[in-house]
Amino acid sequence: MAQKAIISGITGQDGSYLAELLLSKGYEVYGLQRRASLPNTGRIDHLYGKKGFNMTYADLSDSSNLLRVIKKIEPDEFYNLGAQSHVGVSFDVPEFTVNTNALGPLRILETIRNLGMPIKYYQASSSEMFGKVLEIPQRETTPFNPQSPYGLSKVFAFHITKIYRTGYNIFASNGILFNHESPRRGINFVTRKVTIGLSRISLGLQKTLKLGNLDAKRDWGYSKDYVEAIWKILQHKEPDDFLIATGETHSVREWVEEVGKHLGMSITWKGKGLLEKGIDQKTGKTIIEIDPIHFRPNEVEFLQGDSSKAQKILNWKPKTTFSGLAKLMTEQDLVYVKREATEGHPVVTQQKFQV
Ligand code: NAP
Ligand code: G4F
Repeated sequence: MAQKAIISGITGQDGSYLAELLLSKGYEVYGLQRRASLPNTGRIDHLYGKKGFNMTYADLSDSSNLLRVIKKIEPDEFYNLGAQSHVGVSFDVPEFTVNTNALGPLRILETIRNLGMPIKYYQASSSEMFGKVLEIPQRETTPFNPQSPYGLSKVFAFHITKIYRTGYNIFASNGILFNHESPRRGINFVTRKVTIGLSRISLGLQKTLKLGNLDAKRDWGYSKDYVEAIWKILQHKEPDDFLIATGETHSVREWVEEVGKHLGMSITWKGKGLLEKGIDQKTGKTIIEIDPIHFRPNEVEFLQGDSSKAQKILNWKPKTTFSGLAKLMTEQDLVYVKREATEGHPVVTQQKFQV
């Protein structure tokens, strides 16, 4: 009989790639979709009608509906990827963030406990929990020091997952994933904002791109590589916590330069602080400016992960380099943006994601 998996957050970046991976392995996939006033299924529209693909309405803020859905489906695995996942936005909607990201996992775990079903649970934990880092590189053993409502909500979810594992003998595991990106990344995360913005500038559709903290450093990987790790974490013989990262760290500034290279630009920097500008040496034009609106009340300046435990125990390795990631995202956004140029309306926000 086919394995059954529920994915919360299936309409998001990781959920869509994980759904593809599980379907390719013969799973029956049950995606949880929350109600939206406009279609929110652009990343998974291509999966409708595929054997084993099912969708149902559910929301992480609604316990009774989670109970009904889990009881009816009787899944073997539950991948909890649903979240208000934007760190900056979590300062604006802290209560919603905590309700979804912290209490959502608690609601799922309570349901699993009350039903007494042998469901394996995956919690999408985050490097944002390390916050102002207390060790370099960060490992599974590094203490958390969150700096945002988002980071703290994920710390609660991480610990409640461990507590249900040890206290109730539930197969519940955490994946502590560092930043991972793709052509399906939400358009208000910095990597995607840059690939779209610079692509538009290269075609003359936009003059400048306004960014926040250029000095922040992140360990950026590729979402498609990371969903392999997510699946492997639940296939391990026992529940455990694994850190998933590339081990490399780069600044936002380096990301801008790298994306620029793939568009034939040569970006150099002039000025300091709010007056800093990125200039394309080929045209002499200013294309990057700083807008303090993108600064956060607290910032996480530096993340770099050590994934040697996952490499050793799960036999997982990142396959995509920093430059390879910038190339694949830029190439795809250039395709979307060229369509904007010919069709005369925004395509990026209405795209059907196929890559
Ligand atoms: P994403 O693209 O923002 O997707 C988030 C998903 O959660 C979307 O499907 C969203 O639905 C859904 N969601 C939001 N609120 C919900 C609610 N109340 N009930 C049910 N579903 C809800 O995020 P992602 O990048 O794929 O990340 C997946 C997970 O990994 C998240 O938990 C994130 O916090 C975590 N994570 C991500 C990274 C990263 O770098 N990408 C790193 C570490 C951890 P809509 O489509 O309707 O908005
Ligand atoms: O792309 P970001 O918004 O990602 P952030 O805050 O690191 O969070 C992502 O990774 C976490 C894992 O560590 C996930 F848990 C979380 O769900 C999400 O996927 O920002 C990256 C850095 C930050 O330091 C930010 O201040 O880029 C800086 N930045 C500079 N200018 C900007 C901008 N970020 C955004 N979103 N927009 C800017 O204009």
